[in-house]
Amino acid sequence: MGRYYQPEIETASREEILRIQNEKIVKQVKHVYENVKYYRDLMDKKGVKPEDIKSVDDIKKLPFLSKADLRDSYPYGMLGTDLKNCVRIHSTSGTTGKRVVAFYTQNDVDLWEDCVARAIVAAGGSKGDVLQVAYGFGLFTGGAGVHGGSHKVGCLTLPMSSGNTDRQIQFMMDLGSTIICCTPSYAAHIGEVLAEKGYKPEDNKLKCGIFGAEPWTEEMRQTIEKSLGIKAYDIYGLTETSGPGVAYECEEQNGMHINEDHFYAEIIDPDTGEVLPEGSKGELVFTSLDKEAFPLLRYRTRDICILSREKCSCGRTFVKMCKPMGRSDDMLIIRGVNVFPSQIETVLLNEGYSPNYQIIVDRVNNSDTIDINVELTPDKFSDIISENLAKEKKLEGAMRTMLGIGPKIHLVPPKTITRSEGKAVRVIDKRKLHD
Ligand code: DLL
Repeated sequence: MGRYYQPEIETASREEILRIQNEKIVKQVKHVYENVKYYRDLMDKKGVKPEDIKSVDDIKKLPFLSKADLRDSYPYGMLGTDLKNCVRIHSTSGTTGKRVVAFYTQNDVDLWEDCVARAIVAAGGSKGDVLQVAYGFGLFTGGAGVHGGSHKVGCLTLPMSSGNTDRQIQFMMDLGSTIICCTPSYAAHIGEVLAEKGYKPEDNKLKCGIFGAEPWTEEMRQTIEKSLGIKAYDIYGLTETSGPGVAYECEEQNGMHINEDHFYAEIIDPDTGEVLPEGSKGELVFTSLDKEAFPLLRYRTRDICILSREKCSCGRTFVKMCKPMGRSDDMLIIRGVNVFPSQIETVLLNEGYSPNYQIIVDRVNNSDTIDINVELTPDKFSDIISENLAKEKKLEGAMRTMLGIGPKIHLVPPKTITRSEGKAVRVIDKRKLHD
């Protein structure tokens, strides 16, 4: 028996998966058309009726959705059911001041947790494991999603949330955690701190970890595996489709299986929107096949990726996605938090600063840093250091409120940031995140 949580679907024949998808898409498009006015209007504008969608082959007739649509329909415009049927909200960054707010019915939460449970079992988890959740709990989907999946599997769940590394390590050692789930950069950091404290990899009881929410390389996988003495598995997802568990790695550790009974994946040309043939590199688009509360059809993730249907030795038949290879927009992921340069610009303008700024992102000791150089206008410029420090503090506070993480602000004298003659180079990312 392989490592499956729901073997009947995870190893179903391609015909069976297609049959399920075809059945679900017809129902789902009808559900959306009847309940989500925003999308009904988009379909009407495109001249597509629910009856036109008879199978997943017809999905390409449907209009796309993007973060801009979620901003325009904020907060309730994409709701597919009455608010009183919803039991949960999660949220992530939007491109400007408005965040994306996703809703869940109890059934949505249930199916989401099943997806995460599949990932945990695929990584070798089962009843009897002690699973330490070191993803953040709160509006972020990482903590709650993995917590729920861990309960489904029957693991003893440690809802640590992220941060407080000394406490993470104390619990890990005292309670004998066997699985750890967090962002890969945090896992690498925990590995470093363990070594600093004099622990060897074999001193802990960990056997595996499930890491995602940000890009990471094969080199990073090896570093984590060595420093913690574990197998490190990738997990992918986004708030708009529920959270972690849209796709997960199996023992091959070579690409993530997409939970195709719940999500239909397409790869498109990000410039033209044309659907690309299998094996092409392009933007990943997801249609959720059975979500009730936040049923997004053809949602453009902006993640650049390749899909593969090559047979997998684990026995799963779900299509595999490679590690995301970049983004077709300018979103940065800093310590697992999504940050758009446009959010930073919004804060600067709201606080009365000029739009001359530069964002410098780096990774120091496996932890991301973000520094923002902000040019002062002559009227804001002051020689008094304490005045500038106070301004920097205030701006850092405003940034923290908008972004959810605190960048270091450096106010610089007028005309010191190089003007560009073409597109301004706003972001200098010194991290090497993609292979
Ligand atoms: O990051 C959900 C998640 C939580 C996934 C925990 C895995 C583990 P968002 O905050 O909405 O949701 O960010 C979604 O993060 O579009 C990708 O660009 C990126 N991302 C997520 N997982 C991976 C991964 C969560 N494994 C955005 N590798 C996505 C690379 C990832 N990038």
